This record gives sequence, structure tokens and C-alpha cells, in this order.
Amino acid sequence: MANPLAILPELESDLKRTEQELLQTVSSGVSFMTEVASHLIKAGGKRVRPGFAMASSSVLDPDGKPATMDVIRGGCAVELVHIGSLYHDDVMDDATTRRSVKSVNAEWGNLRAILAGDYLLGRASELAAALGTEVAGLLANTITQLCEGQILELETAYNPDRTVDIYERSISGKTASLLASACRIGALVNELPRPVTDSLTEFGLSYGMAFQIVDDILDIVATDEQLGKPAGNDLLEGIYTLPVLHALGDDRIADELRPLLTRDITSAQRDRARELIRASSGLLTALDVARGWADKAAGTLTDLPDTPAARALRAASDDLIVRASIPLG
Ligand code: GRG
Repeated sequence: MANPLAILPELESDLKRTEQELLQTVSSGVSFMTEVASHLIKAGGKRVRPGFAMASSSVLDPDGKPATMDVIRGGCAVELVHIGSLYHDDVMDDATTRRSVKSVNAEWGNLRAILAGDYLLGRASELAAALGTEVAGLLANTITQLCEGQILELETAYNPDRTVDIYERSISGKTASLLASACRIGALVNELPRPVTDSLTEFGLSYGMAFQIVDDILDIVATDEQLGKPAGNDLLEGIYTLPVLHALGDDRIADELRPLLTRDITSAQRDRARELIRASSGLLTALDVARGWADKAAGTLTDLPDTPAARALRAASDDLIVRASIPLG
């Protein structure tokens, strides 16, 4: 999957500079740390968050100039927090694959994966600190929110009575907060007017909600190959996401689905649960909710001038829903 801002004229060259900066930032005097910390950077990733920082920074620019080095560094700080959280998430889930390559924990073990994840957060904080106290404080608070979102998820694992409200609070912390900060940091670094900065932050938050719901829908409907990791993993981990919670409200399948949702779920039961959820009204309800957040994201941009970056952000929120709808056939 490509970066969703692909229509932005300068994106390709700005993302190339981002790759160089990411690798340079994680370079350590301890060569083994460099190797472990650069593993998932080299594996790729869509770089959605650096892309959002860049697009936000240039949202008032009618021509689409290359990003400044500070904007590139702001985007890298956010991406490094994201990658650090993936290192830790893969330890928690005992994951074997990430970004279509062996996960860091599978390659080097949990202890090294945790340390390298911490190291990435340290490097991200150094970058943010060089951009000023507001950016540094924002990134620190975002890390806090990621942890809160993740612990809410853990707290309700294997609970089919998990509420939609708890689900939304969890994804707001673990995913949407970082996308909101990517946009806000781009705007702060280029000193955009406060109302524009606030609108872009709202854009990132709403987009982030839609993004995670789509990710959760894809876990039910997409293949291992499409995801670059095993599909249906959330069900094995006891993470009952929006399509699952709404499927449990569909009387036609709920009685068969509910007993499958346990710690002892087998691969065959997971496959059956995915079939049931796909056939339920829960999937389309979740897609509608995602569409609502994507529309809200687009709505935050209506007062902005019609620049290349504003158009790219708007297109990104439209693409999200298309991406989730394709595997539905
Ligand atoms: C150490 C910062 C830190 C946090 C600890 C583990 C944890 C708390 C939070 C994990 C949060 C998490 C993994 C959220 C999921 C975010 C998500 C949607 C990941 C997939 O993002 P994409 O699609 O992936 O942008 P690529 O690989 O393209 O970057």
C-alpha cells in the first residue's frame, strides 16, 4: 500500500529525505543497536504520519514547495514514536511478522525488542526537543496517550461485553492521537495560524479514528498477504473491535459467534468467527462509522484554501473508505 498522500507533488522527494533522516537519527555508537533499531525502518511502511506532517505544514502554500528540514525532522519524530510502539506492540502480541518481515522480537528476542523500542522513543524525543518545547511537550503527551489507549485495550481483552465507548477511547489513544500530533507538529513547525493548526489537529484525530476502524475491518476481511501479517489476529488476541462488537448485536449470528470468543479460540474457530462477522450487519455498521469519521475529517478542511496539500489530505480521507470497501467485494 502506498502513502495515501501520493498526489502531493513534492511527496516523493520529501519522503526520500525522510528515509535518510530516519536512518541517520537512529544511528548509534553501539552498532548492534543501529542494526536492531533500523530493522523496521528498512522494512518500509507507508509513512502516513510523516506525510501528514508535511502536508499539514504546507496546507496554506499554493505551489507545494519542498518541506523544510524542520518539518522533515518533525515527521521523523512522529514516525519513530510509531515504530517504537510497533516494537513494543509486537512483544505484547508475541508477533512473528511486521511490515512483511520478521518482527524484531522474533529476530532478536523480547529483551532487545523492548530496549530498541525505548531507544527509538529516546531518539524521537531528541528530534522533538530540537523543534521547541511545544513540539516536545506534545510528543511526550502523545506517548502518554498511546500507552493509555493500549492499556484500555488490554484491560478489556477477551471481554465480548466491551462497550463501543471503551473501544473508541482505546483507538483514540493508541492510534488517532499520533495522527493528530503528526498534523499538529507540521503546522506548529511552520508557525501556521492557531485556528488552522487546530483544524489540522482535528483532521488528524478524525482521520485516525477512521484509519483504525478500517484497520480493524481489514483484520476481518483481508488476507495475510494484503495485511503483511496474519489476518484475524485480533480475535486470537481477544481484541474485540468495532465490527465484532456490532456483529454481536446481530441476532442472526450472535448465538454462534459469542461462544467462539474465548482465550482458547482455535484457528478453525477464528476462521469461522471471521466468516460470521463478514456475513453480519456488524461489518457494514463499522464501515458506516468509519465513513462518518472520514467525512468529519474532510469537514475540518472546508475553511482552508484549495491548495495541493489540502486536496491531498481530503483525497486521503476518501481513499481510506475505498480501501476498506474493496475486500468486501
Ligand atoms: C512505546 C510509544 C509506546 C507505546 C506503548 C504498544 C503501545 C503502547 C501502543 C501500540 C499502539 C499501536 C500498535 C497502535 C496501532 C497503530 C496502527 C494502526 C498501526 C498500523 O499503522 P500503519 O498502517 O502501519 O500506518 P505502517 O507499517 O504502514 O506504518
